[in-house]
Amino acid sequence: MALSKHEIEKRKKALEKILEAYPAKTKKNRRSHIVVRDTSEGAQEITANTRTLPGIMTNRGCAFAGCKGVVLGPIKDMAHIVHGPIGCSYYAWGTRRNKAKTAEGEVNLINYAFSTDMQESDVVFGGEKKLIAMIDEVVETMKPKAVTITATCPVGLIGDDIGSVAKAAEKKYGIPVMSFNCEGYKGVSQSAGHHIANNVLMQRIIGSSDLEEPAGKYAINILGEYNIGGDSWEIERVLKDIGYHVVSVMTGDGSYEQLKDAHTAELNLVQCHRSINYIAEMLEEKYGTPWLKVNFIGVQSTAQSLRDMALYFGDPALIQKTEEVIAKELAQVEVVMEQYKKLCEGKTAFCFVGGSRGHHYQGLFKEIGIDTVLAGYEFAHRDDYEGREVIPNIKMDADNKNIEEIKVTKDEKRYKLKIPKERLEEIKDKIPLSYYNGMIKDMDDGTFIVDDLNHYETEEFIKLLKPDILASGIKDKYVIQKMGIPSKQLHSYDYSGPYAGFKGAVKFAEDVTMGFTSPTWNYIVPPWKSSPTLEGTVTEG
Ligand code: CFN
Ligand code: HCA
Repeated sequence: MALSKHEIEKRKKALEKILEAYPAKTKKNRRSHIVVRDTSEGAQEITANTRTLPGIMTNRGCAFAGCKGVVLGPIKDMAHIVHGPIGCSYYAWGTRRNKAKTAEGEVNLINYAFSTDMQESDVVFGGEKKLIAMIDEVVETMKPKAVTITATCPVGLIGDDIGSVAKAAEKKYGIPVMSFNCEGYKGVSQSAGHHIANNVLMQRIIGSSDLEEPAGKYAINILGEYNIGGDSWEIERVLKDIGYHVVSVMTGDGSYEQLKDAHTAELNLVQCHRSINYIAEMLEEKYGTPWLKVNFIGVQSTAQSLRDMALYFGDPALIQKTEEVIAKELAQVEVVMEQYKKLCEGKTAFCFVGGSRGHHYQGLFKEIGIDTVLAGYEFAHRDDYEGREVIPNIKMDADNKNIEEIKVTKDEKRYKLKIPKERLEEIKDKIPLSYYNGMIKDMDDGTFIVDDLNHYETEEFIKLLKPDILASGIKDKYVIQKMGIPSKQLHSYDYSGPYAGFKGAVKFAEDVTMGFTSPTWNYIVPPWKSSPTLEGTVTEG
C-alpha cells in the first residue's frame, strides 16, 4: 500500500536513524545501497554489485557458490569435482534442494558430493596429484557423461593448474572434463561465479551436438530455472499440456545430453535473469535465438508468461490452447488461493533473496493479500533494481507484412515476433514490458529497497516495520524467528515446494498460512512487545 508524502518523509528520517550506528564512511556506503521508494523523486538509483564492506555480516555467497552450487550443480549426469578443503563441498551438498530424476539405468549423480578434501600439506606442496587421482576414481566408478572441476579459494592462491589437469584427463577418458576458475574470492558475490559457469557451458557443451532441427514443435529452452523443490517439473507440466517441446532446462534437472541440443530451440525463456542472462545473450548472438523474460512465480505472472509465449509464436491454435489450459488451471487454484487469502490478508512481508526472487515473489505474496514493505537482493546488478530504458521500436519485414523484430531497449533485440501486421494494434499494448521496470518501479511509495541487507539492518528494519513474515535464507532465518516472526526460506523453500507455476502458488500460500497459524509464536515475544519503542524524557507539569 502506497504511503502518503508525510509518511514517506518519516520513513526517510527513520532510515537516517538506523544508519547513525555506522562509522561515517560505512554510513555513506550503506546509504547508497538503500532506497525509500518515492515516485515524486523520478527514476531512483541504487548502488549494487559492489564489495561488501569488511566487518559487515552479509548473507552473500561467493563465486564458487555461484558457479558450482548454482549453475553447474543441478546438472545430474556430470560429476562435479570440488578441488578444495572439504567444507566448500560439504556446505553445498544438497542444501539448495535442486531436484533431479532419471530413467532406470541413466546416470544421476545429484545426491553425490565429490571433493579432493585438500589438506594443509596439499596447500604447501600443491594439490594437482590429488586432483588427478580424484578424477580417475570418479570417472571409473561413476561413469559420468562429463566432469567439472571447480576451484575454491586456496587453489587460485597456490596456483594449481586445474586447466592442464582437465585437458590431460579429457584426453585420457574421451569425455569433456571442464575446469572452472571460480575461486570464492573472485568478484564480489555469487554473481561472478554465474558468469564463469555460463561462459564454459556455452563454449564446451551447448550446441555441441549435430542436431540441426528440434525434435518437436514450439521448441523452447527454460533458462534460469533450477528445479528447487520441483519448480521446473510443475512449470514443464503446464508447458507440455499446452504443447511445447522443452529441449533443455538450464540447469534444473538438467543433463549434458539435453544441453548439447539447446541450440535447436526456437525461443529461450529466461526465468532467473541474474544467473543466466549471459547464456541467453550468447545463444542470441551465435544462433539468433530470441529470448523472452518470463516469471512463473505467482498465478497471474504464470498466466501472463504463458500468454507472452503464445504471442511470440503467434499461432492462433497455440494462443487458444494456452487460454484453455490457463482456464483449466485457474479453475483449480483460484478458489483455494481465496481461502488462504482470507487468513493472510492485510499482513506485510520483507522479501530479501539472492538475485531475482526478491522481485519475483512479491506478486505471489500480493495474491494472498500480503504487501511487501521491504525487498532487496543479495547480489543483483543495478538493472535488476532500476530496470532498463524501454524504447518500443517495431520493425516490419521487407514486404511490410510481418513484424520482424521488436526492440525494447536501445540496442538489445528481444523479440522477433512472427505476427502479421494486422494484429499489431491488437498486441502492441500486450508486449510484456513489465520486466524492464526492475524491482524499484514495481514497489509502492514508502517501501524500502535494500541491496545486500545485513544482519544489523535486518534487526533494525524489523523493529521499524514490524513485518508479519520474512522471506529469507538460512543465515538469517533463525535470528528472525527468535524475534517472534515467521521466516520462509525462499532459497530452499525450507523442506517444501514446488512454489512455481499454478500448483506451486497454492503450496506457497498453504506454507505461508501455516507459518502464521503455528502455535509456536505464542511462546515468543517480539522485541517491540517486551521493550519500549518510544524514547524520550518525561517531564512534570
Ligand atoms: S535458485 Fe536462483 S533465482 S539462480 Fe540465483 S539469482 Fe541463488 S541459489 Mo539462493 S535461491 Fe537465489 Fe536467485 Fe537466480 Fe537460488 S534468488 S540466492 S544465485 N538464486
Ligand atoms: C548460495 C546458495 C543459496 C544459499 C541459501 C541461503 C541457496 O548462495 O550459495 O543462504 O539460505 O539458495 O542454496 O543461495
